[in-house]
Amino acid sequence: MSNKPLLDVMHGQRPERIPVWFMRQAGRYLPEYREIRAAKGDFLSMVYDPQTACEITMQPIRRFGMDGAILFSDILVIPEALGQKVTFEPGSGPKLDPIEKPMDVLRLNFSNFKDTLSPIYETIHCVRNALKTEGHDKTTLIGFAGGPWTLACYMLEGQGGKDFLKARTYPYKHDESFYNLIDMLVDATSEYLIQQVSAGAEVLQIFESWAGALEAHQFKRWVIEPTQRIIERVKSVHPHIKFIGFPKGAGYNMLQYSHSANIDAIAIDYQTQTNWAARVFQPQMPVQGNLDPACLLAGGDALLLAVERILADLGNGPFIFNLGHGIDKTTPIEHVEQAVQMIRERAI
Ligand code: 1CP
Repeated sequence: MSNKPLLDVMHGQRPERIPVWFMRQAGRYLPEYREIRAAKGDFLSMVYDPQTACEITMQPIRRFGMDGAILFSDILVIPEALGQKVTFEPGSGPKLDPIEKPMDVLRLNFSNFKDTLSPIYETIHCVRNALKTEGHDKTTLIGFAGGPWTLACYMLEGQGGKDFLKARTYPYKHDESFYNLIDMLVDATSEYLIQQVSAGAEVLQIFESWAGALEAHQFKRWVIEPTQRIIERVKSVHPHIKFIGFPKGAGYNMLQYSHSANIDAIAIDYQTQTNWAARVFQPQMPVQGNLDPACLLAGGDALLLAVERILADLGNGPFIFNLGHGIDKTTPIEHVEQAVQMIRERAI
């Protein structure tokens, strides 16, 4: 036993209480985040400044005593470290110089990879230290990366989107080039996650946010197989590290993902039925999720009911309470406090 509820669940042990953290818990719904953001201006310069990124990672831990501290960074540091231009304009999300053709894939390279990402490893050192010195010794530090398919979506589209038609079309037209892109992302992500664990990350999460865009065969090829390879590579260096996979929107494909992607726990989106997840996944692995961020935003009786229902369905097996996607920036802080308190009061 580590005495850290989240880490204990990931290692198949019965924790002293149900662990809780929220995706995007460090972010714009917190006034202390908005203050730093206004002072620093640029999002990526906050990510690459270890003191600032450490401070932002700690903010929700200090406020709510979350069981998981998620590293403050972004999935798009990997495309940037491979030489693709990435910018974050306030209010409009990320923008990248999109990949249009196989030649553009060939231009990606590792020459600045290590230097670009090294401040992030320093942030991890800083957070482990802060957790200890500030007395949050039950909080687990979670490192993360985007899944290769999700990264490829942004790299090909140049921004977020709804149906990712450009990204979905590319592998049908340029199979070899797309394979090479994914292969490079597998190499980059494996190295990045290995260094995160060496720096002090205790659990890793893979955000496959656009898993839901893919047809089933493509899902196997571009989500399951690359994830398998990343996890195998990281575990060959750090055999004890545990992975949470979050194949958002994957629906029925979650079944194959849970069996074949080498993950240790599955994060479910808010569309997933909790009693089904309990029956299908919990006998094999811990489940994380899945409060609807809209319900957290709304608060009131709807929130109390939803938290109760999730705890009733999933709280008897290995479970980490979370949202079914990232917290919305207009969420009132009192709703987060109320939800965390309810989960804390639940006897195990
Ligand atoms: O202040 C701001 O304007 C920046 C907002 C912001 C924040 C706080 C972005 C831009 N990224 C982040 C941090 C972040 N992103 C974290 C760490 C903090 C935490 O979780 O508490 C993590 C884990 C991410 C991961 C991330 N970035 C994902 C996967 C999770 C998901 O939401 O599906 C994705 C898709 C991104 C891309 C991205 N970065 C930022 C935005 C607004 C987006 C989404 C753009 C889109 O909708 O397509």
